[in-house]
Amino acid sequence: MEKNIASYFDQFAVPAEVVSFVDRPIGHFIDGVELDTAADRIDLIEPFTRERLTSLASGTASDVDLAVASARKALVGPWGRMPPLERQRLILRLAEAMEADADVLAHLEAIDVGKAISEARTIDVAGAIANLEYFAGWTSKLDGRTTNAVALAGETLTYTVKEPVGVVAAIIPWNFPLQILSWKLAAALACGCTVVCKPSEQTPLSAMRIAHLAAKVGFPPGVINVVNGLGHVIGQALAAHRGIDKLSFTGSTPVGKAVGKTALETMKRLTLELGGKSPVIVTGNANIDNAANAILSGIFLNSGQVCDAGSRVYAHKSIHDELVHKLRSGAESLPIGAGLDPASRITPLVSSAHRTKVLDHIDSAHAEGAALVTGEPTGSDRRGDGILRPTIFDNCSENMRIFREEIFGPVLGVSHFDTIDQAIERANSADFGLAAAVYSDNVDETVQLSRRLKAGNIYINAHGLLDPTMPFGGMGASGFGKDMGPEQLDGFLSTKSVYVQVASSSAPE
Ligand code: TXE
Repeated sequence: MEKNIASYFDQFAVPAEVVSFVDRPIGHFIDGVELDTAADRIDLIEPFTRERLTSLASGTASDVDLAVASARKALVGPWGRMPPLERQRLILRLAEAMEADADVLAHLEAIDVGKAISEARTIDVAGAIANLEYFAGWTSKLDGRTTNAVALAGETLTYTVKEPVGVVAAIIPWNFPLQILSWKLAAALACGCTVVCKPSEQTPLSAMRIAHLAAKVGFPPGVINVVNGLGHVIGQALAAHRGIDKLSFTGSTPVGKAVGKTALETMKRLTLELGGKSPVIVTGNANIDNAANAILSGIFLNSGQVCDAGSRVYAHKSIHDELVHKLRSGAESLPIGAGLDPASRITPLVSSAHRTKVLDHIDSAHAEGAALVTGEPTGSDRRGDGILRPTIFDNCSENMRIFREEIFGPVLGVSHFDTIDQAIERANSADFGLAAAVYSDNVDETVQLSRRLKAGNIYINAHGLLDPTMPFGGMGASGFGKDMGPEQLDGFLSTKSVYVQVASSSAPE
């Protein structure tokens, strides 16, 4: 292990179990075991020290073939034959194992993504466990319907049957590797599907840990597979594979479009959860303290690397100055530091390449005339580490990149409006439609705004709330299909309609 990483781990007393899990080459998890035959390797870089943590197998299409074959075998074999209540118990056992392993999982997320460990514990790990617990219950409740046919002659029996869609490919991004994996895994397993997961090549650790935990608690080999490697190799091979029945993808809009086109060649079922540029409307009737706090957590959670981050604020002119003042003091008081430091809120971005991309957005906001309220100035006067200060610009408009493009970093744009109609028109002007937030203490206003905003998730007087019972997904360039909620189940089930023509029931002569 590199020197700076070792002393970083020592400083924050990283448990030995975590060190032994990461301090080795990472392979794939296929057919119930970790295997690693890859000659090609990818360096995993720890975001705070920016040193090499370990190496990851850079898989090939033949690794995908192996994983898909194993998933298919499990689907028609032990997993497919398992009574739903037994499946439910196994999913709950995995949730219990994750609970017991919560400290390790939180460390893995903080080390892999660079995120704040306090958030990793309360959001990523706790959220992932809750998803498994919720969907475990659905396993035993996936019934079809018996219908009373209304247009058929004679006596008939008409009913529907719900069947698992088959082998699922789950392509996962780097910002919430464990939580987003759990969104896809929990519902797929509940529906009786088997899964081939492809984590981001930047953040594979928690998916590998989950695969090991699942094997330990008794999941049959092949139910959960993880294939590691580059997106355009492994992700592409999964999208094109004839043995995959459903593709569930979370990531950027351009890659989502490409993956979707490939998946349609083989008529896969498809869910695409893509980027966002979520608007936030603060009316003259808002509680400004509450709004400022929620806006700050809505944009600076995970250092802004959140798909539904509220990144465009429209403030009514009557409260605009007060709100900006509060946003500024709140942003400046956020503790900045290493992901493993329990006090940190703002931590390094996932990679130097991503940080450069975010800085480019900041530079363009300066160049396009947005007014810096706090955060990163232009040019060389910047922190020398992997962290970006929470940055807020005022006087933003829709012709600036900061109000049009997903930045995926700790950068907030603010503007003001005169009338609600103007605010809605501007909020709805983006191609994206993942989330939107409204701050107002006037109930009528909140209901009206929630109806008129174009977004899959609407937050009132809050931002970024998530619950396993609530479907999450977007509109427009933010994709289609849902993660979580009972609505997600349909994405992993096929419905078969069965018609039985019943012979006449009159007694034979
Ligand atoms: O995403 P990608 P990246 C946005 C965000 C970020 C940008 C790039 O704006 O700055 O996307 O992030 C796999 N075929 N979001 O590069 O490339 C890849 O290996 C099949 C929003 O990480 O979309 C990874 O597992 N798969 C988002 C996953 O797709 C491919 C979260 C996502 O990678 C592939 C993350 C290909 N050709 C980034 N290329 C959100 N909505 O939460 C890559 N992949």
